[in-house]
Amino acid sequence: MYKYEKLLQSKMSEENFGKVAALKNPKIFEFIGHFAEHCNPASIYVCNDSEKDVQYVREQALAKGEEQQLAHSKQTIHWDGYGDQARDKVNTKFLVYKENLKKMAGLNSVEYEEGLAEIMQISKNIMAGKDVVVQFFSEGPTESPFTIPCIQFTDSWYVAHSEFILYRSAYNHFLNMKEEEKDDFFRFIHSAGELDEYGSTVNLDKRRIYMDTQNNIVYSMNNQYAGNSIGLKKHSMRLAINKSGKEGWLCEHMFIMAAVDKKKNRKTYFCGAYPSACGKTSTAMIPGEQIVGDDIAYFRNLDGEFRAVNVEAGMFGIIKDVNAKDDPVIFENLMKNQEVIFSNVLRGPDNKPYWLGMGVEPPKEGRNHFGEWKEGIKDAKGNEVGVAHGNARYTMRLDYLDNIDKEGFEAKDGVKVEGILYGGRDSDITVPVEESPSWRDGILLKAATLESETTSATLGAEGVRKSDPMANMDFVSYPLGEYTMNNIKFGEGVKDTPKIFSNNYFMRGPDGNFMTSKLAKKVWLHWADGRIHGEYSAYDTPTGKIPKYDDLKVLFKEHLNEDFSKEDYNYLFTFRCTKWIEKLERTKVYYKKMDPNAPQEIFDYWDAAIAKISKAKDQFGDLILPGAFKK
Ligand code: SPV
Ligand code: MN
Repeated sequence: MYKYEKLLQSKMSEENFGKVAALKNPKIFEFIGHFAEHCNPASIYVCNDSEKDVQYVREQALAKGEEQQLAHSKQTIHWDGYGDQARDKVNTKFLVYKENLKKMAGLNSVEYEEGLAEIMQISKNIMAGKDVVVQFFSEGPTESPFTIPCIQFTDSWYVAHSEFILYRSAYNHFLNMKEEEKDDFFRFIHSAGELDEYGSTVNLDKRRIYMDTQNNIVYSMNNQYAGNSIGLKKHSMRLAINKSGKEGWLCEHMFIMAAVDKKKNRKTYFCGAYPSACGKTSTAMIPGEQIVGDDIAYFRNLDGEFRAVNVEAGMFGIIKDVNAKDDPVIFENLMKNQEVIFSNVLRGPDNKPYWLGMGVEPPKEGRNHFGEWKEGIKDAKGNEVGVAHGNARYTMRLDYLDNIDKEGFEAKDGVKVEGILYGGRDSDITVPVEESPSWRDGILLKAATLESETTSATLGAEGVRKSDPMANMDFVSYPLGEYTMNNIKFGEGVKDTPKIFSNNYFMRGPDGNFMTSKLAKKVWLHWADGRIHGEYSAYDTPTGKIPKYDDLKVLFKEHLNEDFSKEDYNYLFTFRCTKWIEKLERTKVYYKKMDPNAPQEIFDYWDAAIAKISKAKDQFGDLILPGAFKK
């Protein structure tokens, strides 16, 4: 007899109890039982991998009013509360044992006992009267060297529905677990908390996301926005980063894609890290290329090879500016009658979804994240409410896309990565594409120095420039210096270390406008692809290697049928010494703040880079035209 057996029997149908019992895992009884007792739901539904259970979850999300059906019968819409439209960074904290608090000082932490007491108090009886659901998933492909099994326990059927779209079901994996693996899974407990008549969370002041990386469990209370609520997404990512740090692999905030060269009959795998809303998904979705994943990648050294898998099976993508011209592949998919959850967009009187930058005239009224909406309506603070939120999203299976690289997506051993891209949002410093001379240089100069202007994907002010090493700072769950060194070690430890490139799609010209069209990223990607295959020569800069005009001219014509001018080239690829030195100084300050114990060798490296740039400035001037710099 397992602990909590009686309690679970009283809250589950015989069939559902049978699903739990079949797993013969006391740790699962303990997890589900503990929260069944503490959060006190009325009933618990347990999902296995069957289509029947997926369908049940879909139906419940509609029946409970958490989603509404749209004109296309397979599409639904969901609204998070008006104050729950992005990740809550302030109330997302690590539960840290006393002895580790000092080490974790740069990360948002709370002392273990204190934090646990708070979250347990908040979650006491939080599910009273609600029907809840338990699901089993795998991060990464099932039965692979990458697999991390996970359990989600939630009272949100929208969350459960989203997870079925976004992750690989793995009840069978749990069923087949070896005895010694039976405690080795991630645990997620979530409650949307008390809801108002629209199904929105009421007690946002009690919104907390507390992560226990020591015991691989995340508590998420009083929220619905997927970045706050979905265990398998960013909560799991923080647990995985911590685990990977101990085990010698990496979990990165990256897409995985294949650059396709039809003429040469060649496919080259790239991964890319860009902070939220800096072009990550749209790079992974460049027309003519193939996508493996758009948000989270695990890297492992398998037999000396740098291999990557997509942790997820779907996309939770920003919908703003998805339109027929700029994002044709996704736009077409959102227009089809296939399963999509739209969140925080407008439902028009025609029962169709509308969003910002859709390229379609929206109706003047409807229902959105604010409530009943009319053009010009203002919120309590007097701010005009738009058609949809800037961080409104779509949730969709990845295999709907014609451009999915099925082979790479399904590969149990992942794909072999040959190039890594790091891209920020920066209007006046870095060039559109630059190759790093080595892996180590790439991590310290391209990855660690990433900066971006804040966007609507996080709460707080927009438009502020922020450091975001590896575009992973919202998720790094152990000291930054150690994490940076682990990145260096991992890449140096494989046979064919990938080349690292930086990207910047957001350079503005003297008139303040963006210098390149949104599709120019295709050109930068194919230049990088060519470099990997030894096809182009390059100019040196103090930080790496940049393309030559003649090569880009051909690439622009070939891929976009655009005439790329020498004038634009010179502006875009000018090396800006003072601005680069300032950027490195900001990076140093950021690292000191985030991790006062970060290894000195990192700072020494940046000081040497600054000295090199200063010398170049003395020799060639503050603004160095492409080709002018000589080592
Ligand atoms: C991101 O913001 O990086 C996302 C969406 O991918 S969220 O689920 O909010 O993390
Ligand atoms: Mn992300």
